[in-house]
Amino acid sequence: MITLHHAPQSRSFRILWFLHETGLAHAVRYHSFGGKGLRDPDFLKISPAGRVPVVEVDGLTLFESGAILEYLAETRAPALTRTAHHAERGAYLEWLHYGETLAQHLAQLTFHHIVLRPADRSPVVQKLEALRLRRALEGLEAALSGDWLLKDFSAADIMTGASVDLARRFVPLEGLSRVSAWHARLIARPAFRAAQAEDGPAELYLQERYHD
Ligand SMILES: N[C@@H](CCC(=O)N[C@@H](CS)C(=O)NCC(=O)O)C(=O)O
Repeated sequence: MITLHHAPQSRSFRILWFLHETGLAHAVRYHSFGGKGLRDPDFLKISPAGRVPVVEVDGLTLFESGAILEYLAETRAPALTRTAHHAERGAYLEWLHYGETLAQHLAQLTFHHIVLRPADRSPVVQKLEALRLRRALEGLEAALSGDWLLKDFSAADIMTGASVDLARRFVPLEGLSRVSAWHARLIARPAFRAAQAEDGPAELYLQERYHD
């Protein structure tokens, strides 16, 4: 049994989605950004920065969503990874980790639209980070040529796709036709929908859009 420490609408959604793609038996331990749970000394023993996701598996506790996806795919879902010496190995690692290139802007945008008190929010940061996010999405647009990031669906689609699903709240996807079509394919997957149903009640992104 795999235990996922999860907070709704967070990077741990990537792991939840992967678990549904693979049908792996799992239990979800829900955490909230609101309370002090993520700073609890017991939680800090398994997550040094007090972040989600954390996964308990094979007698290990693993943090960092990218590392967790790599570990779970390599040990349990060979079709979703590209192992060493695979022709797509380099591209797989690049696009898997691109999810965090997007997520750094998403974190800033989340702070300056939602988390900070209105008086502390910066319109300059809002504008700059939306532009930087849009540039990163344009990079994705230029790279997409087929249905998925690689020839077939992989954990890279999950890692980066989950970030794009959040990015559309801050940046319109208009003009990014390949990203939009890829995003539509991702969210139509039964496993994506099943993960959404298990995500838990929204507590962070209460608006569909934070842009004009
Ligand atoms: N690079 C890490 C980032 C983890 C992270 O920052 N998670 C956020 C949720 S998306 C979190 O737990 N934030 C809680 C906090 O900052 O207190 C990963 O990909 O797992």
